[in-house]
Amino acid sequence: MDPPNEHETPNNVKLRILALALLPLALARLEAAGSLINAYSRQSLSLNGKWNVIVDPYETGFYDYRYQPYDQGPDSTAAFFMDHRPADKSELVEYSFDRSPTLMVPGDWNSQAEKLFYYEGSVWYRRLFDIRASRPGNRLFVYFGAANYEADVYLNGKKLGRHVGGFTPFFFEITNAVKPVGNSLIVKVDNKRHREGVPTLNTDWWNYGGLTRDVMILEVPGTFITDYCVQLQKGSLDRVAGFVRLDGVRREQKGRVEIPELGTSVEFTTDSDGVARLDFALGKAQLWSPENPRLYDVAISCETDHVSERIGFRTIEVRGADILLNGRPIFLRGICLHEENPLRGGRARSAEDSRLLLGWARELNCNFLRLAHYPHNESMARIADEMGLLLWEEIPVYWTIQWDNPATLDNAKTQLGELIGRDRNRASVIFWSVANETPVSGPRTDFLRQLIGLARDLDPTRLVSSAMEVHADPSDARTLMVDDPLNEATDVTSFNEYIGWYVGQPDLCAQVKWVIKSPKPVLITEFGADALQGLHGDAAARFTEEFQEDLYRKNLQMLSKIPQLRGIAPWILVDFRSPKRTLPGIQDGWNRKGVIGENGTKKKAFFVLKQFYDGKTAMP
Ligand code: GCB
Repeated sequence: MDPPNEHETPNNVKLRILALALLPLALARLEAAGSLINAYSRQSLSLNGKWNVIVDPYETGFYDYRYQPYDQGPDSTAAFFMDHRPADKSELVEYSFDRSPTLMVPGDWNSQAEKLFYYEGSVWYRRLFDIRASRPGNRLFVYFGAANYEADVYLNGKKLGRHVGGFTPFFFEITNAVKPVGNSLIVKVDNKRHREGVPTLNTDWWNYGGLTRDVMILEVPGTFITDYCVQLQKGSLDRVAGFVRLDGVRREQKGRVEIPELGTSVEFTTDSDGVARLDFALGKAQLWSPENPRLYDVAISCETDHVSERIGFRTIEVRGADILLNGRPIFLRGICLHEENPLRGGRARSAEDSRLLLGWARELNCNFLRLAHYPHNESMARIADEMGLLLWEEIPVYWTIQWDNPATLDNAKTQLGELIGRDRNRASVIFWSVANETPVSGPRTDFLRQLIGLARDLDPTRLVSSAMEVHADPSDARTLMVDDPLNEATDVTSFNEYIGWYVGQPDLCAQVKWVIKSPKPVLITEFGADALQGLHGDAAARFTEEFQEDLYRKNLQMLSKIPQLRGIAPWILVDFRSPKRTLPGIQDGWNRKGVIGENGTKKKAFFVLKQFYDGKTAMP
């Protein structure tokens, strides 16, 4: 096995170890992805706020004039844009963080500075801070909610490492690298798109760059609870199965899981790897559901640490064509969502943003959201837990990924592992989705099967799927088939369809014949049409609200005839920015398929969908 590369984050290293070692035991696999779980409950110093920035399109701070990186090689751990090269050593001053402008963190740069609106490249961020651990022996970590897409992180002139992937958390230990006063944290964030990246070059969303989520310093005890899973065992309404993992020198400890409201208190003992397996009776709990999103305080303690959070308990399974929540069939009244606050502009970045977006979904009478097409911030799942909304979470394996490239697969696995590591205790999350609309081929199906396998290894309790495509029968354009071999590996038959928009007119819906041989539950993960909010006209006129409304009516009628239909998530709750959408006067850089416009006003289709969902709620 290769030694861990210094540029890898602890998360990456653990995932690589997982992939290479092919650990035989389910328990061992469960805990191997690693994470700094429940980071927000930790004692922390927020580094949110203004950071000084240097926009560096030629990466002058990273490469010398021979285009060699400064921070490669055995002795050089720093980049050029470092405070440890004080200006007074040279008369030439060509950069200065002190005199540079600032950007707010968390936040994308595109919506904060007009000249960065279309920018795809590197920006250096610097933040000065003082910190002292509150107890000797405690450990400090710098934690990033996400940085899109690559982040090179330096503290006091030393490189901490690099993280690749724009939507998942990462962290570095800084216990021995910080001083009480005058620390300089520098991050180069680069949002250039790459063919071999995840996502790749071509997406239908805005490539917001920057430190888009919270940054904080976390303080934990010398040996601390780094990861745990406290969830109902698959198929059981009263047994908890999971694990606790400690990190630090005192790995063998006695600990306890307590759920005071249930009178549950269970002891565990961690082994020499710091791992304890959990398997206990939950007690007389109310199960979590959209109608009753009951959460319980769960406290986990060991001799050196304790953490707590609110956790809901529910099961999710498939039986025949049914999706069973807590053993009972459920219809998923869904909608898709990008992580964007159109009212303010830019990436959604706060709990308030999550509440706004999820609140709109609730007004639509949804019980389900597809968080497209990448992991949204952690508050989304936490607030969905509170509000009783079920979630489909996805990684950005989108359209035409490099299926033959092992590094691309590793990248996708890392992002999936980091997402599952972050959200595996959220009752709201019922699906891990490994991809969206990927073209069928042998290498693609192998790639996605590996991701599905990883998701199942890391989390045997949730459903796993992908948004697939439909194809017309070559001999009859009105016969639509789902013939994707990936369907054998997924828990549901989930696919996108655009009848009436990209395929024919809405009237086609009445003539369509579906051939879905799979006995699994069918979930429509997208359908929709662009409409400019406030543009009215004939139902036959594209881009009017009336066209979109008509398309919704006809699609809903058509889809209702699929016997195995167990849920839909039309595309999409709110208009979102996309550089691909250029039609002047109509799109102007926005994908207009929202049932809510960029100004927050509901379009006519919103009410058609709500009526459909109201009818579903009335059903047993
Ligand atoms: C799709 C994609 C989604 C696009 C949407 C559209 O099939 O999955 O990302 O934004 O269609 O509007 O075309």
